[in-house]
Amino acid sequence: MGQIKKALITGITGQDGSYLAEFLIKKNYQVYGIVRRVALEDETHRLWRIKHLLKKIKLSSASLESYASIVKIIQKIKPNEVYHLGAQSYVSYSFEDEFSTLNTNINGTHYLLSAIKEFSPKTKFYFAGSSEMFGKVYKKKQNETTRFYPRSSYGISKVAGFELTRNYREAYNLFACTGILFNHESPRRGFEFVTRKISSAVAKIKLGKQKNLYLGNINAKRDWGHARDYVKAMWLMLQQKKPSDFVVGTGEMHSVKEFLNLAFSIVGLNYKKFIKIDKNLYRPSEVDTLRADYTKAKKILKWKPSINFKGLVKEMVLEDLKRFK
Ligand code: NAP
Ligand code: F7E
Repeated sequence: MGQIKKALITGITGQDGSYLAEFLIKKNYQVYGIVRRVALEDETHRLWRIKHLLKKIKLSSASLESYASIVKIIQKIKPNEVYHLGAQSYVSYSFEDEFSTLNTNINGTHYLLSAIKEFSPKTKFYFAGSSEMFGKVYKKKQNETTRFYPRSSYGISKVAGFELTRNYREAYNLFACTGILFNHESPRRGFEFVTRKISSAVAKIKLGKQKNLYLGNINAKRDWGHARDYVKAMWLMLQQKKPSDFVVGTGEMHSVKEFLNLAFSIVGLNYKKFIKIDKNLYRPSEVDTLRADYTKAKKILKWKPSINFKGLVKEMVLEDLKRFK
């Protein structure tokens, strides 16, 4: 039997981190996670997505804002694979605090790449890139060759992370990849994101615990997939012979309105009776449409999504109905 592989996940407490940890444990990895110090003091609230995994993973506190703390972890663990998912990931918030979004997202990525180069150059590195890098799109579908035009400091931070990752690959020969992932959701999605805001509101309205749902631009269109499918693509990228960047999405696009319509119809309600538009929830510069061309991932990674839009919305609404009962 070969040696057990070690994987280090930043952002392990988030939606993707929790699914990825589950996936890697099943593949027999020893999974390590970096969390903020406060998370270890308040497990119930901050570690809810990985509560069921705590006995199987090893958590260390470190800060994405401190090079020294990252170096210590990389030196100690010398992981075979690093999945860098930790980030300020909420686009709306990035308009309120550009400075912390840029600092955490760009420096965190830079510190990890630099620590790997100096202290563990054989470690393979995954960077969580985003379709927000495409932003204002000029092509109907976006792939690895599409020009970036980010519309928020979040998008800008991901373009910088992408360029750093590419440069470390080319200049220092690191096995470093970026997954350019389109929106992916699940019952573990944060409540501030539009899909979970809707699924939780549908459940609460059905159960008589909420009256209305306030939303911003419901004409925005996204390519929504399921997070469980997408973490598999991350892993596949690091199992290839050569490092490269990959677009991951479903190729299907739906509006927030369509999401609403389907989510409310699952519980037999008409969304029009409950929606109120709040102009304050509009973004200063919006990303109107996003749709993935994931031909490269299909061809090279042999990856394709297994859960479609209808299946995703249904799972999210049914899980929230159970949760809020
Ligand atoms: P998420 O649920 O918001 O999780 C973000 C993770 O980053 C959490 O573990 C969070 O820790 C950690 N984090 C945030 N700020 C931090 C800081 N200052 N220092 C240390 N850790 C910090 O995000 P996700 O949906 O799982 O996404 C994972 C990654 O993929 C992110 O980088 C995101 O930008 C990117 N991405 C997501 C999507 C998507 O549709 N989900 C699409 C493309 C790219 P706490 O629990 O302590 O807050
Ligand atoms: O917004 C519109 C909003 O916040 C989707 C992150 O995971 O995916 C995510 O970013 C759309 C936008 O996700 C509300 O204006 C309307 O057009 O769910 P969201 P996002 O901005 O697409 C990308 C790929 C990432 O990388 C990010 O980390 O929905 N919208 N009304 C609303 N959005 C929110 N949040 N709340 C509303 O009330």
